[in-house]
Amino acid sequence: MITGWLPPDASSYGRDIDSVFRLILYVVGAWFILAEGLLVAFVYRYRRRAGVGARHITGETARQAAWILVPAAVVLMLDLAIDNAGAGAWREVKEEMPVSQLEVKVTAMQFAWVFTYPGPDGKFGTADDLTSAGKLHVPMGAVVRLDLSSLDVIHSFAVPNLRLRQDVVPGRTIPAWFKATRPGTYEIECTELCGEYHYRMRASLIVQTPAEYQAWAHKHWPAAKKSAQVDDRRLMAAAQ
Ligand SMILES: [Cu+2]
Repeated sequence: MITGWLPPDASSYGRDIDSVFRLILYVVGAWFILAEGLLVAFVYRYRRRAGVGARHITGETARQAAWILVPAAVVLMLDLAIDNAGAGAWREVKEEMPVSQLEVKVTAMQFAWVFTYPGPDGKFGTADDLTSAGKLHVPMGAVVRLDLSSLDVIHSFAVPNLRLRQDVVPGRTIPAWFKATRPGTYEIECTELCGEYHYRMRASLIVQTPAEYQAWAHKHWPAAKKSAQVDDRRLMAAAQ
């Protein structure tokens, strides 16, 4: 049911993130209904009535303390169960980075996202690097590695359709990765309040088929078609 409320999933690990999301929603939702239901029931049952005085309960007996301790223990156990269930997704997204077919440097600044591609030579800091603000083109099916850094304050790189979010911290370069599974244009946003024009810090992720991506790359890097063609085969293979 909740799946319909979320933006369409366009990444290889989106399903795993969604299952953790659903688990948390159902566990927390059930407790919410139980706790609020009990609150309403008790408010009604122990409402003010003529001739019935209030009682002062100190919570010192074991029976009284159990009202606090037992739910606290159950909540803690559920919390640990959620941690355990989500550990695989965490490992997949944040710890085990697969070999990438494309590397892009992402620079956050007030108030824009700037993407730097290594160009056909695959190396950063050379003349064929391509820098673009606001648009990140990637081929579908390829593992894309992002190296995130910030020029000023803390930002957060978020692509809801990929179920990817990573804080971007000045002074550090933080890696992230994704493999897009559906072509389309998706919103990239900053999810860390980073200044007065934070809301303008949007960009687009453009997921293209490998052929479309290559056409785009060739258009922007006409000088080095040859090495880009080697990449074609690698990307095509990765997309299968
Ligand atoms: Cu920001």
